[in-house]
Amino acid sequence: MTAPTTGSTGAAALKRHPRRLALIAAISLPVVLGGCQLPTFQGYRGSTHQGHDEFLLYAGTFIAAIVVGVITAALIIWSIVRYRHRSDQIPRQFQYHFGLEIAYTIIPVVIVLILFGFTVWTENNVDNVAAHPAQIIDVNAFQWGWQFNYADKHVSVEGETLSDPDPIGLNGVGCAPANHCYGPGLVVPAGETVRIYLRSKDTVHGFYVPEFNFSRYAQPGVLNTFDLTVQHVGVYRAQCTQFCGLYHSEMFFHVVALPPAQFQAWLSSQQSATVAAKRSSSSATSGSSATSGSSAASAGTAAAVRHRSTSTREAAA
Ligand SMILES: [Cu+2]
Repeated sequence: MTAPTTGSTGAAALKRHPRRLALIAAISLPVVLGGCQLPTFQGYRGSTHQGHDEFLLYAGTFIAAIVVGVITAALIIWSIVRYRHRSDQIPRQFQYHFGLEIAYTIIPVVIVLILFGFTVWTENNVDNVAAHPAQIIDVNAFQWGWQFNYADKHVSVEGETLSDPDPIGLNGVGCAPANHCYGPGLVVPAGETVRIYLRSKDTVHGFYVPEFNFSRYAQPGVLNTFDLTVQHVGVYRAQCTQFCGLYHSEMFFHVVALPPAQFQAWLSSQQSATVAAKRSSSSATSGSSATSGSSAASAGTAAAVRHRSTSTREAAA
C-alpha cells in the first residue's frame, strides 16, 4: 500500500474546501499578474511619467474589474449549479441574512474607496508642477494650427494644417515615422520636465497626445499649466480634440523628444536662425524701398521656424 504524497494530500484538502481554493485564487491572481508585464488593455502605457501613472490607474482599475467580474460570475454559476431545481420543495430562505447583507454592502464601498484613493493620488501626480522645470514652453492654439514659443530663448515654432511630414529643422535627424509628423513639432528634451503654458487665441481647442494619455483644453482667456516629462527619445503624434471650426480635422502637431544635448543644440540653431532673420529684416526695411508685403510679413515675425501649407485650403476653396 502506497502512502499518499504531500501534493495529492493538498489537492484533496482544497477539493474538500472550495472556499479556501477561491480565496487562494483571489489572492494569487494579482500577484501572478504583477509578476509579468501588465497588459495594456487596448490603452497606451504612457510615454511620460505623468501618462504612465495614468496607465497604472487604468490597468489597476481594469484588473480590479476583472477580479470582481470573475468572482461574481463564479458565484453565480456555482449557485446555479449547486442549487438547481431538484424537487418542488422550497429551499431554505436567506432574505434576512444580516452578515451577508453587511458584507455585500461593505465590500463594494471599500472597492470604490480604494479606487477613489488611487484616482486622487494619480491626479495629484499628473497635475503636480515642478519647482524648476528644465524648459518652459508657451503653447498657443489657433484656428487652425499651433504655435510653440520658447520665450526665454526667443525661439518660436508655428505651423498650421500641414499635410507633409515636417522635419522642423532637426539638423538631419528628420522626423519618423512620417505618419506621426503632421503639423508643427513641439521639441522637448527627453527625460527632463517641461512646463507647458497652454492658451488659445480664438476658440476652444484640445491639446491631446494619445501616447501621453493626456489631454487639456486650450481656452481663450484661460491659462492651463501642466508639466510633461517624456521618458524616451521619440516622435509622438498629437492633435486637437475639440471641434474648433472648418479645418479642425487637420489641426495636427507632434512632440519630438530629443536627448537633452541634442535638444540644446537644436535650440541654439533656432536662436541663430532667429537672429539671422531679425538682421535680414532690419536690413530689408532700412535698405530697400522695394520691400514686398510678404517679405515684410515674414521679417516682422520672430518665428525662427514657420511652416505653412495653404494647399489644403486652396483645394477646399
Ligand atoms: Cu482646434
